[in-house]
Amino acid sequence: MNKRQFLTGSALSLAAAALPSHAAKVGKAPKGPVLLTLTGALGKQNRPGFDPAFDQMLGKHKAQFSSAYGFDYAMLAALPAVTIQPTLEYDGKPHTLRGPRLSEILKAAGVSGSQLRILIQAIDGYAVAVPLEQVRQYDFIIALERDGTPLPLGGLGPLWAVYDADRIPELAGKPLKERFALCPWGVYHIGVQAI
Ligand SMILES: Nc1nc2c(c(=O)[nH]1)N[C@H]1C(S)=C(S)[C@@H](COP(=O)(O)O)O[C@H]1N2
Ligand SMILES: [Mo]
Repeated sequence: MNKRQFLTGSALSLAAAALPSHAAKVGKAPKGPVLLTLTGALGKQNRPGFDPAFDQMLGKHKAQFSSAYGFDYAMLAALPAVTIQPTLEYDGKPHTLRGPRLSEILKAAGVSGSQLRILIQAIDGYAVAVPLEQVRQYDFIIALERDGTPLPLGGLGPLWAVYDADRIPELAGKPLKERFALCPWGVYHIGVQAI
């Protein structure tokens, strides 16, 4: 074993000791600012649990968790991406949205099983809870881009939980204004809860 590997190994086990949870594997720490924090029933973690001192927005939104996994932009952009073209309610026109599937993000944090509820929470406090089954059925993505431009904070970004409503029969028949209630823009927290 060379020195570099040894240091990496001991740093990892120290990190593991500092993390509260049981069987969860330790993932790589993000290099950039975390844009999305997954919490709850995860199989992997890369940060400690809820910190009442510094998890200020999560605290205001009443999040409580012992397991968490943070993604920076590069980690999200490195996942396989899909492109969808829903007609948006904001201007009534089709737009190209691109980003990883929410199911891929959950997989990257070691989420497994099916009896799960997925809480999707935005910076303004808006939140929806959908069964994992529906995340798959609607094929939710976490859009990073609209028409080739990264989504801005202050608009719909930096992350938007969204789906291709035009291609979902039970939504495509509804007026545009009723299709996207399950689509928080400015998503920053996803809670995974056993049902
Ligand atoms: N972050 C956030 N996302 C949101 C909302 C919101 O208030 N905040 N409203 C939801 C609802 S109820 C609908 S119908 C659509 C459009 O609402 P908006 O005009 O507030 O974006 O976005 C959804 N996503
Ligand atoms: Mo709405």
